[in-house]
Amino acid sequence: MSSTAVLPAGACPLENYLTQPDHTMDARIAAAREALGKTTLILGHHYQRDEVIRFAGITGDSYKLAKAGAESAADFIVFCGVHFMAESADVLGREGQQVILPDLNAGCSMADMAEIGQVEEAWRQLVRLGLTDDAGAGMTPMTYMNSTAAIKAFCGERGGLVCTSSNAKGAFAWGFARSPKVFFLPDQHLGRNTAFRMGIPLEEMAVWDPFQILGGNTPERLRKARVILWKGHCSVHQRFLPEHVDHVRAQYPGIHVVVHPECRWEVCRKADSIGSTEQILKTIREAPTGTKFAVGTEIHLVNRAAKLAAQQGKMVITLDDSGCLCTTMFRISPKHLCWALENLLEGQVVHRIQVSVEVKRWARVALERMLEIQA
Ligand code: CIZ
Ligand code: SF4
Repeated sequence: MSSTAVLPAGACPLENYLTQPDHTMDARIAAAREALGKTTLILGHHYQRDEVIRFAGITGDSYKLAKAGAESAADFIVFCGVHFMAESADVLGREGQQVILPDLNAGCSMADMAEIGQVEEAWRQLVRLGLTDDAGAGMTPMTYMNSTAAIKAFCGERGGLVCTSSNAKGAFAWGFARSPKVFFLPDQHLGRNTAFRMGIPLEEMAVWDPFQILGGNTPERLRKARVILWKGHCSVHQRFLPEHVDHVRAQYPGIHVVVHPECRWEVCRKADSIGSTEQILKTIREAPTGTKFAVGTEIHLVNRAAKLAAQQGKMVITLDDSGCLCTTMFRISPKHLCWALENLLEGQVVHRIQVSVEVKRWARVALERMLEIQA
């Protein structure tokens, strides 16, 4: 993704900002935000760094932020998160609202693991095998929020939906109420952890590797499977291992291990609780004074939660002390934020994320189905 390709003529060049130290941006960001007033809403994802999230009007997970953007009266949504989140905000956004991603290189390695052409090819193979028809009568396609808008639209058009880590269980129940099988994209771990918690044994799940014929499965395996999991993962969460759980338990007897469902099945099996970012923060907030937590998710969230928890007499540490960082989230720097805001002040919209009308139509259907289901 080029950072200059979509710049309107007359935009202040980003290069002028990139040579400045981060901290020199603070006063300028605050002044630009003040001057833009209600026209502009800055959204900050939980995994953002402190220097950026402190300027967010609303913080949250991708679902909460996309909804907050759509419900706001602001004309410009400056999304401090990653590409798929800004796309979802554009899909759900009001007519006339414009969504800005301060650095176009802020992608998501998991979302990149499912490319629409590969997904369409997989589906053709499943249809040829007689496991579903094209409308999804035999199998409901379902995608995690962490996927491109094209994949969300693919699911919407075939009777399926989007889910988040907070409502994946409800989404699976919805899928199984309409068809005997579920095709889950792109995170194998969230899919496996959720299906397992619903009582589906591992033998009734198959993994679809997009680089192999029939995803690397025999037709019998696919016929038997109730859940087909796309072979994608989050490189940040996959770094947490079962031995990290053993290690913190030995070091801090009685510690509560809470992990994100993007972690491996073996890690989730050993944890005391599993939850989305919003759920992890709630678990810590509501725990009695003195509780100790080891948290398996992105390090910026963990560090902020630790500071807050310390004020309430609780302890929060990361599950793996090498600290799992989402490097793409980290790309949004105070310089990029300042650049986007100061351009807005000049009447220039830089790095707008705009989903095409055709993709938007079905992606919106899939997202709206998600909004109707229970967590
Ligand atoms: O959906 C999100 O915001 C992500 C990436 C994780 C979560 O659990 O909130
Ligand atoms: Fe993507 Fe993982 Fe980063 Fe979340 S933490 S945005 S899934 S790479």
